[in-house]
Amino acid sequence: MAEQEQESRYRRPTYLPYRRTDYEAERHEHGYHEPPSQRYPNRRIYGAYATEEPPPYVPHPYDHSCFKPREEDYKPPAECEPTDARRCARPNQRALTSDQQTRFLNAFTQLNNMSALGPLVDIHSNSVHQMHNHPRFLPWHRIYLLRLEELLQMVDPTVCLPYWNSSVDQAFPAWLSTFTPTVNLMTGPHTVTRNVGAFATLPDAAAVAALQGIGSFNTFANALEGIHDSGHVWVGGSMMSVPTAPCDPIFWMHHAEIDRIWSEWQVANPGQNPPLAGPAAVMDPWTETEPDTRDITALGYSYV
Ligand SMILES: [Cu+2]
Repeated sequence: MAEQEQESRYRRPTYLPYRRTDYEAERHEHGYHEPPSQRYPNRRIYGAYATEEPPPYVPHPYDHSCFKPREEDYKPPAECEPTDARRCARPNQRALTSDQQTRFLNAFTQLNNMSALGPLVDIHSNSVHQMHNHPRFLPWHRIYLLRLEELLQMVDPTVCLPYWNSSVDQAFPAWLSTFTPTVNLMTGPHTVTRNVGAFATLPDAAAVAALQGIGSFNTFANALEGIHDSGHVWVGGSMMSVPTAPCDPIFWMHHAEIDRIWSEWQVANPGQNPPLAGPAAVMDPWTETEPDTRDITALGYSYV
């Protein structure tokens, strides 16, 4: 019996048409190696940043974080905004004005045009980061979303990541439906496709509400990841495949919704955190640790 179960667990991904994971059974050794830099491919130009182990980033002390004019050139007020002043109230995509929609699409397009999006998408295709079917799922994607939001704000500081409340608004957002960018991935250019509703139904509000009654993190997160998976398949096309899903802007709004649901659950279940320790608690390829991901206010954003 136990052997049969082991066998079925081993073969499951190839023949079960639906998702059934067990976080405890799927733990594997976590080994992380810095991938060769996608952002700095030319060693002559970028020096050590192009190597597998770029030099560590050393933050400036606070009083050295801004350039300052000479005393005789100083004209008050000359202020340099501290970088941790970033605050985002993430909006419901349904509530965006047409100006906000345009700004989001412009910022997303510009990031793509300056080759900043492709490398971020490629991070998602490297399963060494163990960001799916694992207690890292929620904290890892929380940091991943922040990185896109930070990039968007470099182009347009008024843009915050919208969320798509798909259990209530069970239709593909109309303002995104003709936006199908082509993103340069390490495997080559990928043009976003969709096949809405063809292969799954979208979990409804009752299914999402039921999550809030779950008391343990792993059970909650596993159930939420299942609901998230169905959303990916419901959109279809690029969203069905892990390496291409983040090319579609709906990926980020779908994940913002998942992150929002987790943030609400966190408020109702204080102290229930992902059971992660050692290297598994580091949200590689970034340096944030699991405790850093617990408080969205400390991370500089909220949901409205
Ligand atoms: Cu993912």
